[in-house]
Amino acid sequence: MRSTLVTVLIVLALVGCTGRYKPSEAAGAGGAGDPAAESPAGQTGPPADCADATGGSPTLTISDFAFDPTCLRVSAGSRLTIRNEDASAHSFTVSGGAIDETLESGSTDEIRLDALEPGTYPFNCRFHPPMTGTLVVG
Ligand SMILES: [Cu+2]
Repeated sequence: MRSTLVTVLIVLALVGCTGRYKPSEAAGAGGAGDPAAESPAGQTGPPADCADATGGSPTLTISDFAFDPTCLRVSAGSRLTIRNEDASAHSFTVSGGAIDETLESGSTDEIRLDALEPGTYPFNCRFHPPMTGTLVVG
């Protein structure tokens, strides 16, 4: 019994080190995670180096299986332009499911952010869970 648990932990550790960017494994994961689980208690604020787009037109680029910037500050009610420069489809999925937009390869989408109250929202790509970022509204 105890050795089984140890084996599972070792397997999990190995997957954690080597399992990044594997679409075949990621496809079945599904669902945005619990927002509370992604931020340690007492650290609910946005990253200090968050790109500020509150004065202009917020734009997010997806390239090489990563969001750029990884943290974006926008005004409440604004529209977010997302460009997918990869040969793979990606999604912009806000934790909690308020926004879940699929972007085909090479496409550009404009997403209305009216549904988001001021706050900090972790987001990711539904197909590739290691692709994560933070959207700060307000
Ligand atoms: Cu993706």
